[in-house]
Amino acid sequence: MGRVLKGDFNIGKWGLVNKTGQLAAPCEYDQIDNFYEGMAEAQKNNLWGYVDTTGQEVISCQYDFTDNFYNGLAVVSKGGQYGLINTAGDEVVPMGTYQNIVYVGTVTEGSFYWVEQNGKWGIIGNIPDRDLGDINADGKIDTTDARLALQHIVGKNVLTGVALAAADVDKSGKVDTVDARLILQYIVKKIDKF
Ligand SMILES: [Ca+2]
Ligand SMILES: [Ca+2]
Repeated sequence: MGRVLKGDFNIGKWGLVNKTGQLAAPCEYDQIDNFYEGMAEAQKNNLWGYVDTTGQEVISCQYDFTDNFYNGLAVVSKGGQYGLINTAGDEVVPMGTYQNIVYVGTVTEGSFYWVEQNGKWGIIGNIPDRDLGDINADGKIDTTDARLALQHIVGKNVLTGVALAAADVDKSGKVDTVDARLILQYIVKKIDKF
């Protein structure tokens, strides 16, 4: 997936083209950022949302501020309020819980964030607990998870922390094609647990 700028550079609009050069997302965005975990921030009419690698605007442009997805979660802000959303756009940490959220990074067990509440700062992390196979923590195991596992295996969108742990469905200590195959078998209901 590549990004294209159409028209005059200063007033140009961004879209996405796939490998064969076909337009996957229309050139209607002011900006499109790089892909993280299969999602790219996209800005339209000064508001930010996300497009996926097929070019679909999966989370509509509604936020004043967005950040990259890490371990299936992203910091977003609207009207001066901050929240954390998953790749389905659900507010895992509802808007308004904190006055600010800053992604700190990943340690071995998961993602951590600095948060501000009533003028005081604290740290939250390891949210949400995710089930084996549910790599993006959206509550279901589907082709998105299989794709994330495969992208990790080929070295694209490398998983870390709890997402990595969720991808290691056979608990072998590494995420490889065995895990990807098991996730696919789960999706097609050949197996019903890992
Ligand atoms: Ca999932
Ligand atoms: Ca494994």
